[in-house]
Amino acid sequence: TRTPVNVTVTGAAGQIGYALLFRIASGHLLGPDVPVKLRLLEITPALKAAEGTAMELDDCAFPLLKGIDISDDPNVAFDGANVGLLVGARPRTAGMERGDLLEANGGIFGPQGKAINDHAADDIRVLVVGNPANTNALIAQSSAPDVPADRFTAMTRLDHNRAISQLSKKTGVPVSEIRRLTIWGNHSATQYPDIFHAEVAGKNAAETVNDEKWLAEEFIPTVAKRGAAIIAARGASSAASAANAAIDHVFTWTNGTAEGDWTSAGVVSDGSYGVPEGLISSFPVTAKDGRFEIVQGLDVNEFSRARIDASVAELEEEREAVRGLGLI
Ligand code: NAX
Repeated sequence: TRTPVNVTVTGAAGQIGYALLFRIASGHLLGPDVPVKLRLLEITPALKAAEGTAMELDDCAFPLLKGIDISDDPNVAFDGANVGLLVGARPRTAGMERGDLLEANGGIFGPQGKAINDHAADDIRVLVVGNPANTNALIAQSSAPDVPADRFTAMTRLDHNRAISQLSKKTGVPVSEIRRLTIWGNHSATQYPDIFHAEVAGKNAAETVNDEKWLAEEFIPTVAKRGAAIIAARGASSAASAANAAIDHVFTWTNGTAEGDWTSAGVVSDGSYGVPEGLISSFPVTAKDGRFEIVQGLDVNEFSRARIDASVAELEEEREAVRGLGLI
């Protein structure tokens, strides 16, 4: 029998946590043959709610779930962790400046990065979901100097999945026949969903659509502002779709991308496509043997270049801001 994989989930009592934990425990994160132990990290006032969720997990009698621990101490929750899903974050509240937001999140992701550095298993893989995800991931990564930098990633898979769905609606081609879509840059309103290299039913997506007005005025803003549209409709932010994307991200990372296809993830830049080294930016990536690799050699046209540059400039500003605050 296999040794269980330790999966640490922060913000476990939140709404994404509630949508995420049951799918991890039922085998969707790592595969149907991989036993898991859950380590739930919450702030002290939310521990009771996390215990309630743990009771429900017990009540599912999931065959793969080999244990649940709950803690408000990152050093305990990340002890021996193989996968870390960093969901809990400090949301922006009314009147909060960006500097305040970054500082508050630095107080969360700095100590969690250090706890990962000091206590996680050697094969630790981290996905940051909590916003601002790219820069929170950068803070955690910078606080974990002994962990290879490429183990820290930020989630743009939800944006990726949203873009596939919108492209499917436009072209009438099923999502299963859409490949090679890319989200570039920051998980924010500046992100750039790129269909110039994408394929719908084996044909180039941009040529098939052949509608630059739709691309610039409908597709890109619809994908980039989808989170706000969900809040307006549902009265709460995306939860099940975010949890689903987190599952997709880790499953792809550990099980690989299909031959000839790629996905999108926020990964540490090696300078590819002019993205400054060290930034955690979304790229087209393949996954193999448990590693993401940035897809090389794509032509970037003028339309794409301007949009990638704008989103990357925002990431650089965020990095400067957290540097200024001494968080990295
Ligand atoms: P909730 O407010 O429902 O849950 C957050 C949970 O985190 C709360 O239970 C809170 O007690 C906990 N928490 C806060 N500080 C913590 C800490 N230091 N350690 C451990 N737990 C802590 O938010 P939810 O809707 O679950 O969203 C979570 C995060 O995901 C937010 O930052 C949100 O902005 C972000 N999202 C990111 C997305 C992405 O694509 N990258 C999409 C969905 C979502 O908006």
